[in-house]
Amino acid sequence: MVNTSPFIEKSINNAAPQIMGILNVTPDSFSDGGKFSQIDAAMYQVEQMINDGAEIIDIGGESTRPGAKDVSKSDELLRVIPVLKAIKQRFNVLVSIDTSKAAVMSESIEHGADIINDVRALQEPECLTVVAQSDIRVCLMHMQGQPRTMQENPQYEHLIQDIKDFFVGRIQACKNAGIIKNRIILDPGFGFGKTVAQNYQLLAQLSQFSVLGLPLLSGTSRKSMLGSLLNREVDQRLSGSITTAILAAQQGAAIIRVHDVKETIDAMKILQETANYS
Ligand code: 7PJ
Repeated sequence: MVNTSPFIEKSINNAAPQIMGILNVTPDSFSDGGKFSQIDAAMYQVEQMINDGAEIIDIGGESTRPGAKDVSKSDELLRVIPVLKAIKQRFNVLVSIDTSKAAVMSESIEHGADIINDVRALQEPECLTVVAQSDIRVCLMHMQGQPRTMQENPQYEHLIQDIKDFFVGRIQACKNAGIIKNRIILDPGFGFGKTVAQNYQLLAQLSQFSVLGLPLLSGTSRKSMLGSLLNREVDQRLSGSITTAILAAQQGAAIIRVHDVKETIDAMKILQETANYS
């Protein structure tokens, strides 16, 4: 029996979203600069994020920033699995694994991962099968194209409807593979094959995805949609990141994926408190 209540309740009751703290373990991660590739440094950052209020830690071993190079399966496993094991030994926190490779999914599931977070929505070989053999949750993210080229010329007929259609197709593919609907989280994929304008349209209309009846994850933290509008470098995007987190939370996002946990939690507390009087 899959316990879906924490996610589902949040999307229905408009409770505070869960905060997912980002832990990059790629040497070329654009906003952490590979600083946390060592286990000790990673554990220090995880402890900090948990103390700050993160309920989920998202481990990413493949950089998906625009233009990033592919990572081999063995390199990704070497980056992700030791960190996953170390977190599970030390902390009682949900861990999500940001990967598109079936082998990484499979080993992560063996080592206690709670969520598979796939920017390619289980479209790579064997991914549906591997996840179907487990009972953990999966986040299906929308991306147009592939990271290396996705920002070259993103095109949609109707942005929101196209992404909804994609979700419906992937939910069906999951169902056919044996992954029941209440294991699924949806994410429109800010910055993944979208122009700046399209990213803001998505943010403005995020609540439209709630008709699909599944929890929504929103990830805008430090992204270039903020840098482009505000003309700020990556280390100067905190205000932008918090503002977009608030907009997503107000539209019912169940999970917000962020680098700056403490500051985002502060914003969420204010939203919650004012919601009590609205
Ligand atoms: C996302 C992600 C996102 C989900 C990345 C970055 C690029 N997973 N992994 N949603 N972004 N679910 O953090 O800027 O938006 S990597």
